Amino acid sequence: MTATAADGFMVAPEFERMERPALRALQLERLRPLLAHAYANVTHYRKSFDAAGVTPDDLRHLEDLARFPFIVKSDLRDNYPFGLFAVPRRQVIRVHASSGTTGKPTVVGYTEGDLDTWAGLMARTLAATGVRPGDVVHNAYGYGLFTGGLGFHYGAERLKCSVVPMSGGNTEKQIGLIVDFGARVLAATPSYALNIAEVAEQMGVDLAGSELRIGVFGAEPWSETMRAEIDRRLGIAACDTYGLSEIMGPGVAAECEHRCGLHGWEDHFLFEVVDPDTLEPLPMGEQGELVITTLTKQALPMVRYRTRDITRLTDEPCACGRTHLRIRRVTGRNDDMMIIRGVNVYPSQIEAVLVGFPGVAPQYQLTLSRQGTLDHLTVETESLAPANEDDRAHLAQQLRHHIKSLIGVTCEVIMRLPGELPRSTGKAVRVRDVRNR
Ligand code: DLL
Repeated sequence: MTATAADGFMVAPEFERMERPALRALQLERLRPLLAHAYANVTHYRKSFDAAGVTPDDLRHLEDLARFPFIVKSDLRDNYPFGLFAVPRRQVIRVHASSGTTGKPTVVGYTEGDLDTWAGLMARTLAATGVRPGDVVHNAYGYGLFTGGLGFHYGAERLKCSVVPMSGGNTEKQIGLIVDFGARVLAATPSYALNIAEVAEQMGVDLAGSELRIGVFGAEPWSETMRAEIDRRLGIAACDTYGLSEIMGPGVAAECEHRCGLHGWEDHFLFEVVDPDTLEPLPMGEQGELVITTLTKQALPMVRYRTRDITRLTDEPCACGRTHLRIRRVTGRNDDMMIIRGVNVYPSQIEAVLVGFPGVAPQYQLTLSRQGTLDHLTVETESLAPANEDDRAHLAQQLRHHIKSLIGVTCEVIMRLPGELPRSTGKAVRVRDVRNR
């Protein structure tokens, strides 16, 4: 098959449509030197491989990777800032960092070659979602240590789009520029995209009638109901993209225009799903924790990085013709899971019930507190219209029943007035945990 700009395969068609046996062979061919590079140049890997009794030579088949130890976020922190770099510091021409909630940030680094790979994967990500050369890409991901802004920036330039490097915040100005510059693509977190939609409506600007067609969203969990809400209010097709700083940033996996799971770019990453308790690899299709190994990273090779993200893999064929397996929408992280009176629940499950509920705005915040020995969940949301206190209490009661019957979790619902909850300009903070206060 030939690659044409029309079908979105203009970046790396030979890899995106590779037959799976050839793709697996390529992975093995890349994994061997990657393990050798990590073992030879990073003290942490030398020690952890030695402790597990494996050397890079023990990898004969891809399945042998299961014998190698995992690496976790605290290993990055323990080696702060540059202890896991596998190349001399002078070859690291870019660093990014993610702040995390406790302690030191995790620092990640890129060689010139890594940046080139990343830009290519971001171009591929954008093309998969329907972005085309010449499109105006309004980039509202934060620029700076966060990988979102610069990741999308270089990818859009690589695809030969016109990038508007907005970053987050200053929402009214953003809306003016989206309209004036004729942006066809909005790159942002889904929560910020919703904020943009809301502010545009308040300003009387009809973004659904503008040139905007595609949303390239990610960096936080979001539900299908949120997707439908954003599609409708912005008049776009919102696509999900996934990634994390430790692996590369955005550009690890992306939905194609069929929007049925995110193709993981398997020529650069190897994906496993493991049982979070036993850490045993799970068969295709089962839900568990996503573990990623980088196949081509030079500065910061990651061998079996435990992402904490909960998802499933599928190798069912996709209508787009890409052969790379798909990651199902990431519902949440291990560490975001709340256990309310024995019921496991992720914030995105509450979101799925709340968004689109009649009379309720798609804004919410969850608070976890302790009542006696039990965990207590409070859902704060807003009424769509400025209703009086009795009406809001009634609405809250209805929503509470709905959450109980659909997810099985008992919670308190507080219905605030429109505009009372904080709005996101980047990653939304959905859960406040005050149990240890
Ligand atoms: O959020 C990279 C990124 C930027 C991805 C822009 C997509 C778009 P970190 O700040 O290191 O990197 O956060 C990574 O965010 O482990 C997930 O828990 C979460 N996450 C990222 N994308 C998604 C998504 C960037 N599409 C962490 N759905 C990851 C759900 C996501 N969660």
